[in-house]
Amino acid sequence: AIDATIPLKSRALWNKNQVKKFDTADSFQQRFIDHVETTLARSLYNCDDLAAYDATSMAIRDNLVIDWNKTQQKFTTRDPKRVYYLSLEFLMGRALDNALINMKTDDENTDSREMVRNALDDLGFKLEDVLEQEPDAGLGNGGLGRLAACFVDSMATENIPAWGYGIRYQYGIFAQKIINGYQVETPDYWLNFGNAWEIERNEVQYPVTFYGYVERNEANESTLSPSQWIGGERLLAVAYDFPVPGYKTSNVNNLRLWQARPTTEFDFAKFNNGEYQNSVDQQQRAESVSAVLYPNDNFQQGKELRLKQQYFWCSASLHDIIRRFKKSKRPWSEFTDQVAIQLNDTHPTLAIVELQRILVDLEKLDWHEAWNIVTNTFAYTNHTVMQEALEKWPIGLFGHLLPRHLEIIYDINWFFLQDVAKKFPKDVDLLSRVSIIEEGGAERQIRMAFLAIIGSHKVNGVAELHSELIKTTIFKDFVKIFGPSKFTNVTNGITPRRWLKQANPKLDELICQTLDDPKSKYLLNMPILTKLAQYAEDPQFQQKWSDVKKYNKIRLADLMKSLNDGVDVIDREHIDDTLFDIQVKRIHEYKRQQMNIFGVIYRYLCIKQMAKEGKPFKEIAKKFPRKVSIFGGKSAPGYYMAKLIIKLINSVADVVNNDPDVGSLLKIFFIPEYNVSKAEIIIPASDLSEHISTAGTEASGTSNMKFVMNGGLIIGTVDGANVEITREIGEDNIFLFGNLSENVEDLRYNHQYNKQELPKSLQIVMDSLESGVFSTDEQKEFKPIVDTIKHHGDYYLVSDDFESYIATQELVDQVYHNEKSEWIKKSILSVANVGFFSSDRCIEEYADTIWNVEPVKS
Ligand code: T68
Repeated sequence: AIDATIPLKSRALWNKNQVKKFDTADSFQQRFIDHVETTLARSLYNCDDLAAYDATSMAIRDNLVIDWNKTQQKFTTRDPKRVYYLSLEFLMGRALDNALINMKTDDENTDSREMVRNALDDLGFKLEDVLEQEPDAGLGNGGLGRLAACFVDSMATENIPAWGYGIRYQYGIFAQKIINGYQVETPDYWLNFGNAWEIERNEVQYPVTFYGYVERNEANESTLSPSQWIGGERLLAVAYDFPVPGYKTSNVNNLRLWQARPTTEFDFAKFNNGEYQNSVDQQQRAESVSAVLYPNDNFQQGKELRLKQQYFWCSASLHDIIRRFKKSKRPWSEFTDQVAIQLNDTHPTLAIVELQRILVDLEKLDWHEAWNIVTNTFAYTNHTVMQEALEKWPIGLFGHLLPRHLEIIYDINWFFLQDVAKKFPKDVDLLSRVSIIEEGGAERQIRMAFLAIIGSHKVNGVAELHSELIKTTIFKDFVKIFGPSKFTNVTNGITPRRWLKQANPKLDELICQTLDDPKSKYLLNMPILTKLAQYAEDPQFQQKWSDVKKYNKIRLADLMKSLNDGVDVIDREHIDDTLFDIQVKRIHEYKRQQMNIFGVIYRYLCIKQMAKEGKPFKEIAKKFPRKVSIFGGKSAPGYYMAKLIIKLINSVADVVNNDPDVGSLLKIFFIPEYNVSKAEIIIPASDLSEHISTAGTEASGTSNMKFVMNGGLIIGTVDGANVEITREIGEDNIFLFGNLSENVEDLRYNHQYNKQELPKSLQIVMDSLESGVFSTDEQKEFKPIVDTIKHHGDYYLVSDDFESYIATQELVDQVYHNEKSEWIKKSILSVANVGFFSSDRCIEEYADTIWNVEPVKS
């Protein structure tokens, strides 16, 4: 990077010509037209919505960059302790609307969004149409990536000197098409029309090395670092910066994403051998390192390219962090006073090894001194207890790509096991249980979670139940070794700026009106929403509340219609008393979308039975009132069962939606391409949402919080953050069911039911699947789903939870249709008590208990 300060005599000129933020409609319009005519080289004769989007974004970005520069200069001057949030995924969604909400103008009284809306109107554009032009930044899979996005929003809002570090994937999470009921993946080339929100920093580049060998300095054993890594392949990491504006603050933080590029070095040996083409090809391959996001959620694949991505990103980020640290000329002993690094899952665990390597091999620190710095710098967040999701790397693959890092891991392990042996001389199995190296399989493997624990000073889970579970199951031995205080809980949160104000403007309006808070200041202090509780039974307020819900349901109905070739799925006349029952999240057997669709099938079969018995419509409708069952979510491309569940949902929809016996009593809709911007439409429209994972499998869940924040009720298991949601909003306001996590292990060996006698309700569902009610061409199409339950041990306990699920759904129908005012009261009380789940609270906990950093106010 560059250090080229302007000489004193020229500074007055610079200050005189300082760029100014726009803060009126007029000055925005000038910026807008400037960008249309110069940056885009267009004019009033060829400015379409896309150009208007680009020009608006660049005008807003100009404002953000001015504050961003000030923020970074302030941090450089004050040199506070900084936080670095390392995440392989940042599921940001769209930036423009969020920037309009968060951006601060000099005049406290301007609402930037309204100002820009009016300004665009004058220019001949509609804000809503302009916003629709933006592609989602889909650089993540699901909860983990979206959590990182909410965190950077809260860190900026809380004035915490924090940077996010990730990868600028050229292809984000694939786009999902549904063709004949099946998921088909297409590439998400999200940068196709450029990206107004990023700043390419060609001046910030670091070389990153792979392969090669380790040279041992045998002759001089006395040197502190007898080893040196001689790399093979080299490529460059180039920085792209994304400004992250805080809400009602001029603080703008930075999200730095790395892109891989070939070096300008050239392999002359190859050239001379006449292998010019070969040599260029090899360089081209450098770019593949940051090309694509791996599309698995809660599953580890073990591909070499994935490990390359991890090292590429960790190495570049660390060198960047160290360069910044070195600017202050402090001794290494002060590193941990200046730097906190949070590891979002084990994906960045190599950063631990890389820092140790830099300190020992390059900076020549003593091993133990270095290790002390390392362990006090890092903290690790675990997001799952599921075995198939825990990262392990085979020694062979790892040592080939990163030979020196493998040696360092062996050394870390050696020192660690020595300590353990000293402390627990009698526990003979302990060493092999906690060793970073797992033995016994076909090949030895590196257990990244163990390395992350050993290399960190704090380890946290993401909800209370989950944090307890990691202490008693997968990391039990480490609690014994390090003591319980190393393990802690920070319950997840979500940003209310995006998930309330942006997604649900009508609810925001009603809240502002009710709390007499015209500028939505409550978004910085969500616990204040408890003031809404006093209106929970007020009929007038209830009416306003349900008007908001109705508006949002119509908005979703419009979206579904447009995704359904213009055909309405929903009976608009009865939209008020049609229960919108929604499950949107990644498709996974542990999340049990299969149980949801079984419940829908059961309802359908019951309706059919009543119709067959000649029961009048009114009686059927009384037992099974109007409901639309909405699904959405992507399956990992290689996850056969998840894909089959998607197909089943669509096949059931086909049959049920076209059955005249059913009419509008029951509809099923699978929304293709579930992503952040669709979530913003879907979530505010829910009456009920499903969070029905097998107890003990969903670490936290965050969409549960989003639904509650938008006045939706939950049907859920006692799992993840559902536990704290129940505590906060009250058990009368949530529909819980199912077995508890402490019984799951036993039930797996010893189910309540066996394959001969499933619960009757589930049995008739299985029968309908086996007899081909939903599979016209291929009778056996859904056999694998039936078999999982009947013959393969029903690992996720669908049979054990099914009856209580159905019974609870009946209770839901009861309350929704016969006690409407009770329902609305529950909805109001949910929002009133959702304050705890703001990611601002969550970030404050990280700052106080893990990072030891303070906000820097201007
Ligand atoms: C999710 N994890 C948890 N993983 O499943 C969810 N995994 O309970 C929790 O609320 C959320 O994290 C935030 O804490 C994931 O989303 C992944 O996406 C993932 C990606 C790559 C590899 C493994």
